[in-house]
Amino acid sequence: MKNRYNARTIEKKWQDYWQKNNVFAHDQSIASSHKEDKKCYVLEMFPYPSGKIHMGHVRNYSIGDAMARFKKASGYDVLHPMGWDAFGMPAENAAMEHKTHPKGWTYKNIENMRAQFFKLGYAIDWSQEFATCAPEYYGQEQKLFIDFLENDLVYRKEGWVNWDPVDHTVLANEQVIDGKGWRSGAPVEKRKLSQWFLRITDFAQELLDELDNLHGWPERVRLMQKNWIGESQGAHISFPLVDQSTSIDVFTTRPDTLFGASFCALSAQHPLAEKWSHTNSELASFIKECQKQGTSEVDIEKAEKKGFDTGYQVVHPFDPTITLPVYIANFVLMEYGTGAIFACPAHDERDYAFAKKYNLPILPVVKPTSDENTTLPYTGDGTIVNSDFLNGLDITTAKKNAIQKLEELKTGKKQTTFRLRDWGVSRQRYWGCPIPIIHCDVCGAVPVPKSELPVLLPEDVSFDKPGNPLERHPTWKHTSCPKCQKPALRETDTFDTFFESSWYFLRFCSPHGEEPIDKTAVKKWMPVDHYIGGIEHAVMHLLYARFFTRALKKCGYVNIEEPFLNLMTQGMVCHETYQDQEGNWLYPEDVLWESKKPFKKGDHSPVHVGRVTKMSKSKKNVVDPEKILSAYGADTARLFTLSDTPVERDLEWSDSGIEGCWKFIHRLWRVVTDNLNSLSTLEDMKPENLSSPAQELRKKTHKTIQIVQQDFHHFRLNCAIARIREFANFIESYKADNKDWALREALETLVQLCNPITPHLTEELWSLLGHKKSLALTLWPQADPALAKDDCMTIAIQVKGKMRGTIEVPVETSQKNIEQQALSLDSVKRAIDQQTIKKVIYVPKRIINIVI
Ligand code: ANZ
Ligand code: ZN
Repeated sequence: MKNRYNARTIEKKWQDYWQKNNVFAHDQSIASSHKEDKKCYVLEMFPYPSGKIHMGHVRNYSIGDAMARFKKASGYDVLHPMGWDAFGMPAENAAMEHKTHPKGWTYKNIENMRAQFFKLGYAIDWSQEFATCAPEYYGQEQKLFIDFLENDLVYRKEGWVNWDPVDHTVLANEQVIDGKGWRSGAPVEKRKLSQWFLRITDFAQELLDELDNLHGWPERVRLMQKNWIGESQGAHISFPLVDQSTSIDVFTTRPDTLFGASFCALSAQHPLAEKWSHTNSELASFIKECQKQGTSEVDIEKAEKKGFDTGYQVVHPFDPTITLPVYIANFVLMEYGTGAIFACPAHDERDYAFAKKYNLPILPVVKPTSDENTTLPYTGDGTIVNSDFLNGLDITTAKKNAIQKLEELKTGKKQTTFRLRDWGVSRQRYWGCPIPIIHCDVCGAVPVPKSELPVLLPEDVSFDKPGNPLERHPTWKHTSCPKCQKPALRETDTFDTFFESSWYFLRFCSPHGEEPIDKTAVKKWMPVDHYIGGIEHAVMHLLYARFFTRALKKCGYVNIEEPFLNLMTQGMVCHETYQDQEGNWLYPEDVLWESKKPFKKGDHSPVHVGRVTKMSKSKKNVVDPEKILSAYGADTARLFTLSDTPVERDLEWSDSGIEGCWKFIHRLWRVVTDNLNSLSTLEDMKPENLSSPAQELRKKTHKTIQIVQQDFHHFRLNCAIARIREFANFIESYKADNKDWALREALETLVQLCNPITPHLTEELWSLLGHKKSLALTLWPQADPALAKDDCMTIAIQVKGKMRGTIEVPVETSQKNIEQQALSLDSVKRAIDQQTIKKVIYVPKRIINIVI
């Protein structure tokens, strides 16, 4: 057993070497012909320091690392940084549960996870690392907020907010999922609060339009963002209230149906509803009831339609003789459009259900194009009827004409509305970036002068009660007004933690810079060339980051709009689930397999094997990376998470898979070390004459370089690994000569091509092959086009679509020649028998099909 690969010692050796020699500092360009513009910024979405890494992290960072190493080896100056998205609720929850401090908890987790990442051998320049909870980071963020204020990108507004009664904080609309808090899962309530809002809606149109140009993004993500921004074209219409000086403004996408209007409806949070409730206790209690209902569109869709007749009437914009009743209705959202609608029950599902329930008129104004569909509500295409000057028009023209008339009458205008809301960023939490504002009775909300930043989080806080510890702190909030010096109160809210992740990729360009963002550094590195992360960030994080880049452009920090050139959304790591007789979940290591049957360790009771789902602690179907690292080493873990499955698909964890990768690592070790004595030396020149097997080996080598290069380039890491395995097989079946030059070339290539995936093993082999310079600092081999060229092709021969054999021919062979060769095959002759050939179809370089 002398020639065994010892992952434990060798991996440690190279990790220390890389670290000590600063191998991954980004200004260490390795190509002598290095060009200024050959930069590559590879970034994985930075982790939340939850305590320890999980397999999802291993996959995510192994994908990015393979790309970063590949690009570095291809002569690029690579920026591949790492940091920590370190603010957030879990730290506060831990503080409440375990009587620790969020800061201590967070930094301990960071230490732990950094050590784990280190053991995975990632090509990271650790001197560039930062945590967003450090004053050096959040202090810079406070500066940005003040820039936002100066550039009219932020405002303060009292409004209805989503309130999480468990986390005791406000949630953005994006953080309310099916009416529940995204973290706590508690049903969200409505509250009125003053909050800071970022003007993301100013950029709604641009954020939408530019999606079409994000060619490096998955279609799915672009579509999700498009739906999220939710553009609707229509009209804004004013309905004057009878005997009142005000009117009700509505947004509609169907001004063509105005003559079918039978009532107007306001949201329960509409200012008029609130105003009227002061003098109407029945209305007040109806509003209260509505506030308990979920806020998401799904909840509203599901909830029974309920309304309250206010007794008020509005005048129809086209015909002053028509008046419509005004209802408060639970299906009208305050957050969308104007918070009020006109309803046309004949052509809208919700309006129809409502009209049926409250016995309101249902007047059809669209005649269906075909007679088949006459049931109401009818939402399809057709011709306008019962509608005065719109009669006989198609819907599109009617919309246009109705808007024109509204504009003439000055009662309405064309309008585009977006579902996207301005982003409320105030949170009533401790473990976040303090909002740098001082509230003065005289001067109002005054920004903390930049020279006095950062506003530091106080550390002496208690978590014994729910709510915001900053609010309860005895002294922290008491300060003086920067303008008039009178006593004033500090803002005790902190930013939504999505604030930090909206600009960290810019900070990575100059992590220790004095200004939040260094323009020169950003100009060199941005945009991120490859951004890698989970699909769960398709909407919020990625949209906020796109918005921030635009906002920061307005502030003069950057001159790009789009931060991420290419986006890779990797699939999840999944595992079978196991349950015992009582239905308790079991960890994979608690399951014993005997003759392919699963039993529970301990009492040996049968185990039920369930679906393959995303690894999650709640179902216990997790494999701890730490265990894999100590049993097999980092290279095996990395290889496994990249093998077999395309990076964007879900990966199923299997013990046999990891075993297979471990074996392959050992095979690579042997194929190089067993041959060390048969190789030419590093200095030997290529011999004049190579044997024909040596020439074949060279061809295989160069073809592999070419294909693997393409695979890496397109993130087809599983394909690259398959080719590398095939290449290794080929080398194994090759008979080495004395002082074999071609074999040295092949083995060196093999080692180099594996390097982005299994970097420790390959560094060791590289040095055993006699190299003094680290492989991480060595350029990739170049494919010789003459050798990489395919000189033969394999043509499949079919008779009536059925495979009858194959032929190998030189690539330049003509179709006629191929046909002749095909027809002379015995198997083909037999299949044709005596029948006449109707035609021959040739798919160039692949198939010839003889039709009889
Ligand atoms: C009259 C009408 C007639 C409508 C008709 C539809 C069909 P999208 O496409 O999602 O933009 N609406 C407007 N604001 C609303 C709010 N705050 N809460 C609930 N519903 C609201 O939908 C726009 C349509 O949704 C608008 O067009 C309005 O109803 C309703 F035959 O106006 B419509
Ligand atoms: Zn003042």
